[in-house]
Amino acid sequence: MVFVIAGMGGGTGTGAAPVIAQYARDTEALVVGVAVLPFKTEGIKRRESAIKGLLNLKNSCHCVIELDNEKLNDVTKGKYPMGKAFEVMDDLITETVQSLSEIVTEPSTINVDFADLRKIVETGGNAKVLYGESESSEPGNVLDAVLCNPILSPLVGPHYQGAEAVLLHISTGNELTLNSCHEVVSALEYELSDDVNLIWGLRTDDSMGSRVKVVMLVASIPESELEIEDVKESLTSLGESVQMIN
Ligand SMILES: Nc1nc2c(ncn2[C@@H]2O[C@H](COP(=O)(O)OP(=O)(O)OP(=O)(O)O)[C@@H](O)[C@H]2O)c(=O)[nH]1
Ligand SMILES: [Mg+2]
Repeated sequence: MVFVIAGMGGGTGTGAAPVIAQYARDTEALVVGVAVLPFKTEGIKRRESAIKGLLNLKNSCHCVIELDNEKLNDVTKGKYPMGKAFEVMDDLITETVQSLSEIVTEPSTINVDFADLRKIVETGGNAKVLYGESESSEPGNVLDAVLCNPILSPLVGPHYQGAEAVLLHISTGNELTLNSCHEVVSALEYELSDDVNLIWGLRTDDSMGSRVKVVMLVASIPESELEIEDVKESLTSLGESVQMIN
């Protein structure tokens, strides 16, 4: 499995990421792209070039996780120094890659293996990884941790309406009851397409006590195409007034 991660809008990442992804694909690897769009204030040209790069990356990868530095404004309220704000996004990308790797490399009670991950990733299209860990095994708290995480949610967006493929993994100690587990899974399934291909895994680990960790890879999300249209529209509305940094 190969992750191709690039900040888009400059020369190297925008140009090289799709080529590297295609090369990896040609070797039969499973290829997940992670593309970070630049801030709007970095200039309309850079944003346009980033979107073109993103579309190229989508053609070269099995699926692409789209992230946008612009959304860091919501998380940091604009008050972090630039370097620290970038780190928030970088940590999220690290956590995303680690979470997916752990699902398939660490043994589970209901096991999820690389072939399962491949099935979901190969469904293709737009993807997102949602994750969260709650201190308690109460379903409301678990769902809050995944869907209302104060950093993850604004950056990734909590919605995945109509998604057609999902890998859902739950790690828990000895306190999550069967009913609570069903409640969490049903709530997370709510937005998915009726004929979703859902693969789920469960790891029980007594050392987790009451804690519950959920990792969800959602692929083939139709809505994200609309988000690109939104970006295009916002580019148009930015017009000439934006200072060109490029
Ligand atoms: N979150 C985050 N975004 C970054 C980071 N570095 C760059 N970016 C974003 O990614 C975009 C592209 O980064 P560049 O450093 O210009 O990309 P490059 O591929 O090195 O481009 P050239 O230097 O022109 O070859 C920037 O406009 C930023 O918005 C980083 O460390 N973290
Ligand atoms: Mg550079």
